[in-house]
Amino acid sequence: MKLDEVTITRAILTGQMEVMLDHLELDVAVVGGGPSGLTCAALAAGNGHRVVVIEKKLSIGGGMWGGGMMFPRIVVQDEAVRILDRFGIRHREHAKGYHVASSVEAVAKLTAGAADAGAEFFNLTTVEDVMIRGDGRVSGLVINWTAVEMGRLHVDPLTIACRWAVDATGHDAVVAKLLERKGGLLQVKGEKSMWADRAEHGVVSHTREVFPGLIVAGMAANAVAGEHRMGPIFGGMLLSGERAAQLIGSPERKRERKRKRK
Ligand code: 48H
Repeated sequence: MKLDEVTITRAILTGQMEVMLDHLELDVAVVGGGPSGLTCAALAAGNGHRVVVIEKKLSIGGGMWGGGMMFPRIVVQDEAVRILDRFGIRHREHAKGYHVASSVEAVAKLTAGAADAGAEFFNLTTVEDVMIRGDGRVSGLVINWTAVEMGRLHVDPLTIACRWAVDATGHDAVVAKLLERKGGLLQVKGEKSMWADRAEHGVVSHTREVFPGLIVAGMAANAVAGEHRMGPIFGGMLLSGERAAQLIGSPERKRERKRKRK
């Protein structure tokens, strides 16, 4: 086979344009491709939603790659082991209730799980603003290439519409902070010092719709709630992503509720 560079270029450009045009109106826009965002994306896509993960960096995975202090291992407690199993992430019990897994395998398999369920990934893309319409609901996100932000270039952004936005941007709680900055629509209390037990239990209950159309998940949920941080234990991130997907629900269930109301 004789290879032609122009055809390769055309394949990349049309391939990506087709995906982007097909994903301008989403059910779920997950901002941040860390463990909570990936889990949410995989489960929401598995429920039949049209999902895109918008990730600022080149690589998906957020803070999970680095494990604890660059030792590429994560700890997951009993309660979340079923999520490791669901994605085929291998683990072994270190002490009763504490399971250890490879952080690299965990990111790779969560990412594959989300892709297999039909989620798309827009990486190297930064969410820089939100859209709120007359009904007072977040109706979309304002996006730009991360390189534009890094280069401090004056380039206007584009937009993507969504029924649900999930702020899974980690410690920075970027989307929630945007709402706080733009008219005090939300208060971000800021995360507290490390306390694994409290933070891990808190992160699931703090995963909620904090503003119409906006769900916070993972560390962003703790940052908004003024909860502690937990260090390199990741069960709470997986459970929080699962909770976010549960809050979004499934399109079938929504249709069913509508039918019953009629
Ligand atoms: C697009 C963005 C933007 C933006 C940021 O930090 P993450 O891994 O997030 P979580 O909450 O799923 O997991 C947190 C975990 O990794 C962690 O840090 C823990 C457990 N810490 C405990 C402790 O005590 O320290 O991922 C967030 C992702 C990153 O990949 C960012 O690049 C991305 O969000 N992101 N993407 N637009 N504006 N801002």
